[in-house]
Amino acid sequence: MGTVERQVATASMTNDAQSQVTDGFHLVIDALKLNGIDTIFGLPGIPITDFTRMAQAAGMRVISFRHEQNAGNAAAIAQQGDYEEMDQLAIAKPLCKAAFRVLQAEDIGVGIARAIRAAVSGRPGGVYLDLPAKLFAQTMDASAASKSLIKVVDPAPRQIPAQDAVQRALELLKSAKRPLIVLGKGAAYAQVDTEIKSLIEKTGIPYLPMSMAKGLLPDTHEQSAAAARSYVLPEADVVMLIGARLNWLLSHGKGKTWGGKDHKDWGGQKFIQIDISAQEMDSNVRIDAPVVGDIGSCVSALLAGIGSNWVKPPADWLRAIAERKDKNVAKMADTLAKNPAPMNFHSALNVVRDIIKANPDAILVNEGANALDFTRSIVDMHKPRKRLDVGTWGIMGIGMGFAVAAAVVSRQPVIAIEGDSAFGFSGMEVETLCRYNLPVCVVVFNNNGVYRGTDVNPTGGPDVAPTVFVKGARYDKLIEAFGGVGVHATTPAELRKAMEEAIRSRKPTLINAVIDEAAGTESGRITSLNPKSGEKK
Ligand code: TZD
Repeated sequence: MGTVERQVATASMTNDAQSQVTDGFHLVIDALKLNGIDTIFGLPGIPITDFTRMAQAAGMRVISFRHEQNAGNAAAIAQQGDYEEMDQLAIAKPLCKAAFRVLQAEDIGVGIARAIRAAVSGRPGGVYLDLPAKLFAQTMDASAASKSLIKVVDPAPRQIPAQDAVQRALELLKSAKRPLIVLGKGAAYAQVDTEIKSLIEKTGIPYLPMSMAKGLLPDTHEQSAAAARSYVLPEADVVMLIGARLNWLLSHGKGKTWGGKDHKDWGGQKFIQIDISAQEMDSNVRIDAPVVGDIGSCVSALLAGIGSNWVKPPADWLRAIAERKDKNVAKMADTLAKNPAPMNFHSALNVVRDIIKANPDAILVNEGANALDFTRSIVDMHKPRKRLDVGTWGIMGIGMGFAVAAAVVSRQPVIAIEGDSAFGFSGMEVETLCRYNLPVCVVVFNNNGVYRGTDVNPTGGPDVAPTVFVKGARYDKLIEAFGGVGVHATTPAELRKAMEEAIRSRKPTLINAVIDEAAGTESGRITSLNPKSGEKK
């Protein structure tokens, strides 16, 4: 049906005195509700101010932010969203997994169904749905409208792996002398924790959790090789990746990290890769045994193939890993126990580590450079999907958006460990934390700047160095302006007391944790990615 015909049909329907009329506003709300979406993260304003009012009136949670970017970050972890005007479709297209525009009220149902399916099926990703202002005021016969809505059936369908691919993977795994499993965030997203645990424990293979797979098995699990990472990566002969990509976070599967001679040299490992996207295979090195399918189906198929008489990895491999682990853990324990003044990352994170251990259901949000890298390696996670961080792209500014959404959706306490620079990208949202009275404890690791606070302007001019902030800034005062709890902590004991109190009270809290301005390193753990000047004088 063409646009004109459709408008005529709608008009004639609305002329019927008996028929009820609805409009674009309500259709969008109904389509979202029909699909179980109960929370919107956004920012009201033309043309969606009334929409936000109506959505709230219709029983949805409408969480308003101070900046759309932060609403977007919130929606990113909850897979729900809402946006503004301009030709945003064109802007969003290259950045999103899919982008659609709905022009007619009767297409709202299709548009929302398509957006939901595109977002959650296959490899999940953000989807942009463009709803122009004029759509909201369009009217429609209420009964035709309700028939136009679609409840998505099986939005993320299973993708069963081929049996021969599973067989190939098992044979390769069986041949390994020094096998290793790497768990990525795909493994955590799949929500098949029992099957993954059973695969790890039945095979007895040591594993490494990537950042957001931490806690999928408790980080204290005896098969975790995280504390011996730099030993197992170059030494392993067969590596099975489960929902983990061989991207820069894993040095692209080659180079010195993997025992290669230089940064492009292959270390000689064979790879089994389990991923929902076939395109992921061979993206950086050869994948000897690709297994394409959803993680749940793939892991179940592997478990079935393993049977009951699987031979555990050679004892000398396990012993060598255990020795490295013990040594590194003991060394780290010494470092954590020190009590320098001012605090450094280690002495502050020793506290965070204990707090997370005592509150394993709390959600840990994390961004920064040193603040990110040290937290990832020091703070053990005990339950799946409790750690949210900057992820693959390392985008600063996710902090408060993630924290708001994590608190709203899970209703668990949230702890956000933030570098002072990272916090600045979304810091205004502390007002949002206070407005909704969310149980979020923000800890700003304040070392006076980006990475550290010690740079000086080499010209001797009046400006400070580009990486340096106002020294001794009191971020805790920010939240006090909105009625939240602000704490200035200069020792681990003060930090511990403030964090315990924040968890207990569930009040929005910001702790300004003073960290030695010389404690960080340039770019945290990825100093080597900085281009070096070739200038010679
Ligand atoms: N802008 C955005 C949106 N993302 C980025 N990753 C950067 C800039 C560059 N960047 C990093 O990669 S980490 C970081 C920036 C600005 C902040 C590091 O300082 P911090 O953390 O205070 O947050 P530490 O603990 O002092 O290192």
